Amino acid sequence: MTAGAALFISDLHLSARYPDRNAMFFRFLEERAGSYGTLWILGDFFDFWIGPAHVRLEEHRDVLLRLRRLADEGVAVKFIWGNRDFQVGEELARFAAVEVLGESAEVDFGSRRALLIHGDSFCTKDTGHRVFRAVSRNAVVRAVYRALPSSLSLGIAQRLRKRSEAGVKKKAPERLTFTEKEIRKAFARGVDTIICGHCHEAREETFELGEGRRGTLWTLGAWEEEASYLEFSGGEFGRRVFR
Ligand SMILES: [Mn+2]
Repeated sequence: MTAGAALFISDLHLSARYPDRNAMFFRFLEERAGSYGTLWILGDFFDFWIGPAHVRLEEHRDVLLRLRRLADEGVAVKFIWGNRDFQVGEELARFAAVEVLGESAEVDFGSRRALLIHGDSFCTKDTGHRVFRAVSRNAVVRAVYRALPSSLSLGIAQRLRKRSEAGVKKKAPERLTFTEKEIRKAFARGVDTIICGHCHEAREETFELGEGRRGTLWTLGAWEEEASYLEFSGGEFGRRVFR
């Protein structure tokens, strides 16, 4: 798959709790996204997503309608799971014309081959999350959870979020620190660029991969203090802030 100009965002944590962030995102779509071929959403876009039933709740209805409108305008919207919205499935394709790609994707951007991934799998020091990840991504557990009535899955999701928020306060550094070994393993898949979120900090890091090969890791910021994003245009990646 060869892509043209593209935008990358992650960790917006959209929720009924932060109406300002929704407004910012809608303005971003109107003023920025229209001239790009693809909008890549690299996870934790929703603060949480309970599964197919979430499209029937009021909470994200406006967001889904706006995403569909963007698709109608000719911008492809592609979605990689985060640790909070890995229950996103085909319902997003049906209601919002979003292509859901699951855990990760490898895509060519100009001369670069990029791995697009949320990034929580790089935090192997967070043992609690590793266990949760292994259990919750299990296909059987996933299918059972997705089949629950929405009142039940909503309750479970809210409890998990509370626990996760308490966890963040207690152990922020380990939770968001990437293990270098995991990053190098990802480069070894044959990519020279990794784009991910999860760490909530926008930065660019270079890795010497041996035999003259160099890899670039772009991490995306969360939309907490500012609406940061990455863009690919004119053959180059660059960090940007939307105001
Ligand atoms: Mn995350």
